[in-house]
Amino acid sequence: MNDTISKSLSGNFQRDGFLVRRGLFSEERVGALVAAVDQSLNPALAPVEFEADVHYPGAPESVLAPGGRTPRRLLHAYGRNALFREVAEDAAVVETLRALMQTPQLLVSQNHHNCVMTKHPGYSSVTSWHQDIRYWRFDRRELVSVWVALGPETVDNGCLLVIPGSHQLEFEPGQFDAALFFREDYEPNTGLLASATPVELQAGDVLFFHARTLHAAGRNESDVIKRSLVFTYRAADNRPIPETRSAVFEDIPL
Ligand SMILES: O=C(O)CCC(=O)C(=O)O
Repeated sequence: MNDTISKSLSGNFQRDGFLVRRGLFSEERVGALVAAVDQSLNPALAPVEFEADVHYPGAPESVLAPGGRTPRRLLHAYGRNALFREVAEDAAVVETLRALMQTPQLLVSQNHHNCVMTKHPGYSSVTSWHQDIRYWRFDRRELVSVWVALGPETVDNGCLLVIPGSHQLEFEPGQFDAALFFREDYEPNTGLLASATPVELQAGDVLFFHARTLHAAGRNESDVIKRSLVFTYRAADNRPIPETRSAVFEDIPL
């Protein structure tokens, strides 16, 4: 990537808190990744987070309820399959991250995201507005996640929605609820919520988003499973706080 492209991508990312790079993964590579995901789905290979575990709006009450065992996240993607690991370490992904994070020394986290997100027809739930950083503990709130679409992602099947520029805002405590979701019932939040932007993707497109960017997602109303591979990265000098859930597993240097 030349300097001009790198500066342009980084400028857009600094402004918006997210960036989409189209077609970073070929159809052939996506096909192999989809097959690998499906091998982990039938039967669902642990560790798995089920729809019932997330307790999001619309999720089944318990794993015993209809749809309760619908997989929502296949966890530990990095250690699960060499193909997923190759995505986490992919040259174009890492080159983009280096430009956006303005540092050559990056690590991929095994504690945050590091999963295949699946959204199944019939039993998917709504992810309310939040910043990923809310439960993460690092020296600085500067992390970036990479979201690789393994199929079309649209409003209809529950693509991510983002609030551009929200990664740069400081919020008052009252803007978040007890679980640190951004309150939709609070009048001072309505202006920002009105700027919600869907991030529609095609298979092989990659979304890069800042850990402070407010985002949400709807249910999958289509009749096809939505699959996405998601990893989180930090700069080497942005360390997890010891004894927090951000420091459980070692981060992997790239
Ligand atoms: O696909 C979704 O429902 C969004 C997931 C999400 O925002 C998250 O896990 O932080």
